[in-house]
Amino acid sequence: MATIILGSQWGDEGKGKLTDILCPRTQICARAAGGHNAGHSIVANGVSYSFHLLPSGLVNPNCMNLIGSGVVFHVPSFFKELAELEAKGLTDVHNRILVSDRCQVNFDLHAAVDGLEEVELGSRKIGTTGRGIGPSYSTKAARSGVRVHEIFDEEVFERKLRQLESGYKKRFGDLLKYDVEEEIARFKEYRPKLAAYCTDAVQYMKQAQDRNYKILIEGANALMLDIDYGTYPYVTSSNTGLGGIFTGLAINPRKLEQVIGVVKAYTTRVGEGIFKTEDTEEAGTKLQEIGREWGVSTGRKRRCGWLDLVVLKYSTAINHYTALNLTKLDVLDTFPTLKVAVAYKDPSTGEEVDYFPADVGQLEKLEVVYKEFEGWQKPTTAAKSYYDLPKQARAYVEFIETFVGVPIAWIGTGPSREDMVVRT
Ligand code: 2SA
Ligand code: GDP
Ligand code: MG
Repeated sequence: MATIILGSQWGDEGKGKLTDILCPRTQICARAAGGHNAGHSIVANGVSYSFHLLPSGLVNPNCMNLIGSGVVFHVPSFFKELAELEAKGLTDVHNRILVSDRCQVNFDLHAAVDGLEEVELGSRKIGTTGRGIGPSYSTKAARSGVRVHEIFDEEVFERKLRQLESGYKKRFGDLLKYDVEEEIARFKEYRPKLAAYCTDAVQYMKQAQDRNYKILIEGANALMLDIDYGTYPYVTSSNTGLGGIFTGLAINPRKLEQVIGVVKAYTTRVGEGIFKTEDTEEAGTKLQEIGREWGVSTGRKRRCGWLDLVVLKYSTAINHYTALNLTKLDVLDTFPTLKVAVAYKDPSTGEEVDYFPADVGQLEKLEVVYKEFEGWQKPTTAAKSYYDLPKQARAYVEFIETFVGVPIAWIGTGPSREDMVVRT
């Protein structure tokens, strides 16, 4: 049976923490899409771990981990992250990680192109992580990409990589600072080391599902960054929603147990793009500071604002969450009042809009309709059960689940594993 964990907003909702908490009940933890642009932090037994490309299930000693076929795979990051985890005391990580041989290879060439494309866009830049994610998915769609299994055919590998480089050289000329021969030489070293980790992930997942293994799928990025459903073009280049899980992992839909949406109790966004409930004044700064809102991969400051329930309803319509994990409730502990977006309004007609429109230009013109809540102004971190939470906090939680129509089954009250109220 499979459980899927998905980001419901613009990312950094706390997917890694929930993945780590649910891992002891699963045999395989898998990533389906994205690349080393993800940044998932886990605090377990006082140690803090950062994951970018690897699944967070590696923290749990009994869990196998799989990088699924929809992931764009950056080989240097793979080895670097494994070494970092080892240095933190996770000694057997090498035996518990497999990579689909159908993954696209994300080269340093893609990162160089990512940077140049951002410069080309100028003031319209996306604000990417600079990890080459967009160019990797572009070469995949253009059918000129290199897949992991091709790394092991030296002749094919070198021909295809040189071809990719010469194509980009035609486009960017000397602006492209990239030495293809150096990358080819690096892969001569990676090739023998990498073989042990590569697998046919279709066979692997089939066997796991035939044996009724428990599989936990860790979504990367979030629905509002989805290439089809996010705030295009200010999105990442993968399907970060439910669809991407199926294409990336060959999951049997009849064996799907839960789709958990992770929702931050407020909203953050890294990079450019529309963010209707952003607060650029005191409240936003306070959320940023208390919530420690910095990017895990790039260290960039995250933009902050209020919870947007129009976004969450839209996200639910696409991902069909069976339960929600509301996270970082504790960050709101000191606010005397809280705001939540419940609709948008056309200021010229006064007409309310209760859905998230496709046209971001149209959305720009709409105002936000907020509902205000009384703050609880008490710490929530020590809460062991739902009724330990202040009544104003419970009112906040219950309003959200009623509005969206999905139960909130977990409530995060701090970064550690223990700081999670489970509602039964
Ligand atoms: P990209 O690099 O092509 O995927 O960037 C496209 C947009 O997607 C956003 N994006 C993210 N947003 C939030 N968190 C992400 N992961 C890291 C983290 C980010 C970091 O967990 O903190 O360290 O800065 C992530 N990855 C991509 C990105 O900001 C662009 O808006
Ligand atoms: P992800 O990308 O969705 O896995 O989220 P990130 O790890 O990028 O960002 C979430 C941050 O919030 C991490 O630093 C977590 O340790 C932290 N975090 C997760 N849940 C909670 C919570 O309930 N309260 C607080 N204060 N921090 C949390
Ligand atoms: Mg993150």
